[in-house]
Amino acid sequence: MRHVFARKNLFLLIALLLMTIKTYVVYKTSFDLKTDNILQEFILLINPISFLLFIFGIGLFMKERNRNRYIIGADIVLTFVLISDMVYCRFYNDFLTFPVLFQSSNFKPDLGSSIFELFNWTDILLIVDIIVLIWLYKRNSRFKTNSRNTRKQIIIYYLIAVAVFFCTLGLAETQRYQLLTRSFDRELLVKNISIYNYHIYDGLLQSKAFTQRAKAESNNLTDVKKYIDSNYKAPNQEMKGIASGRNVIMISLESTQSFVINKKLNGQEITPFLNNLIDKSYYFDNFYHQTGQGKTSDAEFIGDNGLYPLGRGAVFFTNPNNDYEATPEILKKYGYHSYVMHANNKSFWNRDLMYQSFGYNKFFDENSYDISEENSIGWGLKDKEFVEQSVHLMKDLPQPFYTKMITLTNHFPFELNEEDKLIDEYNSNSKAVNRYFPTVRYEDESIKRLFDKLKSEGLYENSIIILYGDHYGISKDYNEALSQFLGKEITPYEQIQLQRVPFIVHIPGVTDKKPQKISEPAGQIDMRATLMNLLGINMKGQIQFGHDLFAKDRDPFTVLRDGSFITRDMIYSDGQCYDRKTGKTIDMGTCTPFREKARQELNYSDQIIYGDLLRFHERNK
Ligand code: GP9
Ligand code: MN
Repeated sequence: MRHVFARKNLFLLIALLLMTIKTYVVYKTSFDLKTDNILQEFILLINPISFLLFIFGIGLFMKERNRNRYIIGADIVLTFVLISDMVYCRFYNDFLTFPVLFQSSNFKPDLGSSIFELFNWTDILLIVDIIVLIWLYKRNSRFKTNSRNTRKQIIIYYLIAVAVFFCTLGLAETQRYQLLTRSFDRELLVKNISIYNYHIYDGLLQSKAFTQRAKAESNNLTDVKKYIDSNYKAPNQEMKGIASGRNVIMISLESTQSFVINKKLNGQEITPFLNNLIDKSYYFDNFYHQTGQGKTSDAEFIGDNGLYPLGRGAVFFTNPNNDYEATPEILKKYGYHSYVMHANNKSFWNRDLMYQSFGYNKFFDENSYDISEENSIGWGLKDKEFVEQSVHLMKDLPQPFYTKMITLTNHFPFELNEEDKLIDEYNSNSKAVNRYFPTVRYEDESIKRLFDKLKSEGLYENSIIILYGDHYGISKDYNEALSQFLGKEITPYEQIQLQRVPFIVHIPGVTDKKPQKISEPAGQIDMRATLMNLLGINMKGQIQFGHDLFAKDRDPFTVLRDGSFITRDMIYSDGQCYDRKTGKTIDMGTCTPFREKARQELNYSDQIIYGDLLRFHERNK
């Protein structure tokens, strides 16, 4: 039977083979997709097969002559998709997304005049297989019969297609854990699930966002606004504007948790520079990250909007086309230009698109940096190189600027060259935990270099420098090794305390004279309101959930993305209520009213994002 099936569907199989090869050739020649090992290369080769089986398989319901004509048609459409991606990629070094197609902003690809220049004569080769198919079809009467496939054959065919799909996905997951939920890099998706499935995936995300948006109405915003207004706390008036007009340098410290601050390993400080800086800054030692699956990008989202990220997926990926009132947009009214500096692929976390929505003037991505094998490790450019080259870029920016610098070296799996190891590794049964300490130490040294550079380039005095840890670096999986370092058991209460990340606000000439350590609970959501008050910007009426951390009558209430929360006296997590100071379990009744409030706050934030509610917001111009 198999034999009969193959003969009857020979045309389909030839088309499948040619299209698979063609896609692979485009991957290698036009998309320049690099792989690290032979398995990844194999995935690259086979990744389009399941999709092609599905698409060509639709023809199985037709008679052979129609089926083969349909296959030629499908081939032409898919080739068109490939060529569009190829041309777009040549210009933008990225893959097409639906948001890009629907975008009406000034970033819309200005391809018009240059589109023909983007074609190479070799592109003609992309239609060779179509010509071959047409020729085969025309010349051979055996491809024009009226034969049909039986139901059973079609069912078996589709079962095979499903099996191939899951096998490919399974293989891809071995290379990229949680590929579809966690790693939202377009390049990675294309590498693992194929360019075609990537478009489908992207289309699904888009249509989901589209229906949720369509259902939302302006009175949804009224409820949210009421909640925000009733929770508003007047910012601290004495501190208002103490950094007004200064450049803002916001530094995202990759995977940096508070437990390393002021701690020693084998008698050596892990973060000597930060420890010293803290004594000349405003330092918050009970400051929590509030990120979800979007990790670094979630922290950025919170910081720039004062909204919570989503409980599932990365908002950078799910809602890049929303109307936001992000920090760059607000600061623009005060004469600021806004930038992001991060030496990675611009499409990682969909940053390039999201930054446009936030109103950034420019994203200095990996293309703005000199990156070589020697100056890179792990995820890319080493932090020390990154800060040096960044200050170089900063020198030429119009002032005042708001620039966000995103560090990278202290990223799992915490790799470092021998010569960069300033302290020894830790000694536990977990290699990752052991390596974490030297990479944090290296990051600390890089920040020191950044400050030195800012000083020598004359950018230091007139700036406000803010540093925050983006999210945890050591996950629960490593609790055994970590508890060895901490010298205590990691209870569910301690697990929440481990979500603390450093938050440091340094204002030269101000905080060095009068530093402060603030121990009231706070979170990333408060960063924006705090910064804005220091810059003298009034945020009353703004849709955001954070508060000025210096506000006189602030009632600390920090909600983590999983619904856990921290108040002045208690911590709630996973159905348990704890005394914040002692960590002892206390009566649930104490936590109950706040549980509802935490749920409501997250829910309002989600509504804003899913319903794109800020488009209904009257801006205070
Ligand atoms: C990638 C970097 C790391 O560009 O920001 O992302 P993460 O994995 O930490 O979210
Ligand atoms: Mn990160």
